[in-house]
Amino acid sequence: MSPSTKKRKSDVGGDEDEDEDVRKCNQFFADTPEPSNVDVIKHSLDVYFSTHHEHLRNGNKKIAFITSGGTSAPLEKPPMAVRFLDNFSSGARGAALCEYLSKEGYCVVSLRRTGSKMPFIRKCEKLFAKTKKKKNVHNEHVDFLSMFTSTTSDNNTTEIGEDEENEEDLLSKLKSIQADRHRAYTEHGFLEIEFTTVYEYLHLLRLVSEKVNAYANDVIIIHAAAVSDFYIPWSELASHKIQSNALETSGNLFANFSSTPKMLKMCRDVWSPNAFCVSFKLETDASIIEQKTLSAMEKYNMHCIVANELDKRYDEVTLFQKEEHEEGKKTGAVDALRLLRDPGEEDIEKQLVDELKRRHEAHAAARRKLAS
Ligand code: PAZ
Repeated sequence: MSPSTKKRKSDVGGDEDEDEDVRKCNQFFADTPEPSNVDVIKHSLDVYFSTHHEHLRNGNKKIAFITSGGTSAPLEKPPMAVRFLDNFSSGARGAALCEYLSKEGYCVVSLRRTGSKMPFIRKCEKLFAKTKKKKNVHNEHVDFLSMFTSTTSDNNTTEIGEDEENEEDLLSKLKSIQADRHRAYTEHGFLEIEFTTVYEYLHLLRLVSEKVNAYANDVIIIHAAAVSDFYIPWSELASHKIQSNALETSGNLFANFSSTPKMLKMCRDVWSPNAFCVSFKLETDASIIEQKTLSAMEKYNMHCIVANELDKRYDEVTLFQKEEHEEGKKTGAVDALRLLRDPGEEDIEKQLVDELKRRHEAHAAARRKLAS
């Protein structure tokens, strides 16, 4: 039994449902292999924390761990899988949060779906498309950034829009994106880790959550990834491509999906109990969003949940958080704050980061007061 498993058992006790959730989470990790590149990722994390842990420990630096993109739940066993149940998420929200938190001086660890929007690069896709429209525009910034844009998922759908900008403006914007990106990696500490499947995602979520908890005092974890609610347990996956002529029921495919173990509560209570934990709630039906968010708040014990509707997600979000007394005790009331994108702003994530940063600071100050 790993140390974290022991801790999990004793820390998340209480009612039977919770025990059952913990059992399912433990079962998942016992039954599911780690990502094939986990040693490389562990090494990157060790190097990252040996570089930054002093500042993170003595309070000079805060760290943000941000997940983004959708998980993929295969029907066949990776790496031989050819069919998948995918959760929608372009990764744009998470990428923007990484950028703004890095600009605020946070060390950032990004856990991102391979092929989804990349921090900094997301902004230059449109600009880059414009430079391609202009003949003979070639310089080091275009060439450097274009290496990344070719790997993002929806390049083809990037709207180019009116070609109002002149060549110099475009190049200077690209140059400034590249400078921001460089600063994030070299000055602030920026680490990118990628996942594709829900198996990889959950293993890496636990790994990074435990690491940030071990090495840093002021941690914010933002769960912006869209994680599949259903998956096929590893041991039940078909070993080879499912053959249509082998299906018993006249060619119809019936896949037996299980509920994905609920890991948010493990992350909050066990892996990273000191962190300020934020998750997102996505719905397409506006009439159920508040009730679903409040119920998630009870279930997962998040500090803050950001609710968003799919089609309005870049213009409007609502932050739900339990009110607290001065001494840190919850009053039971839930406070809701609606943020609307400022029409003059490119995106809503800057406003969101300002608000989350303020709340994280208040949380960290309350923890320090309690400890003193
Ligand atoms: O990745 P994106 O920018 O296309 O969309 C962001 C989002 C809607 C995936 C995110 O804001 C979110 O709600 N994530 C949690 C999804 C969920 O409830 O499963």
